[in-house]
Amino acid sequence: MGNCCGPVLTLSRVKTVSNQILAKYDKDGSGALHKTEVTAALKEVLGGLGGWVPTGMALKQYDEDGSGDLDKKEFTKLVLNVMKKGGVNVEAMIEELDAEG
Ligand SMILES: [Ca+2]
Repeated sequence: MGNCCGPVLTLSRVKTVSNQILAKYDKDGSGALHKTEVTAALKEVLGGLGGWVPTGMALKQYDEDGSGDLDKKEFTKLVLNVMKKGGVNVEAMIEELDAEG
């Protein structure tokens, strides 16, 4: 095994992963995930947790600027909240993300 997954979970680590997932599912290269793209991405994010989030609800909840899609920051917040449901303490990281503006 390599050194990919160290013990310290930081916001930048989460952002790296969420940006990778976003880029993978951003089929039209817009830099944000539309509803159908969010559906596919969420399946990957939630795969390990065996959970399911209705995509329409997730979009509504995390689309903070009402653009109809999730940009990097919005998607990162979604990922953080998925982790939170999985039992990870993400409060500090969410505050850090919000502070970035
Ligand atoms: Ca948006």
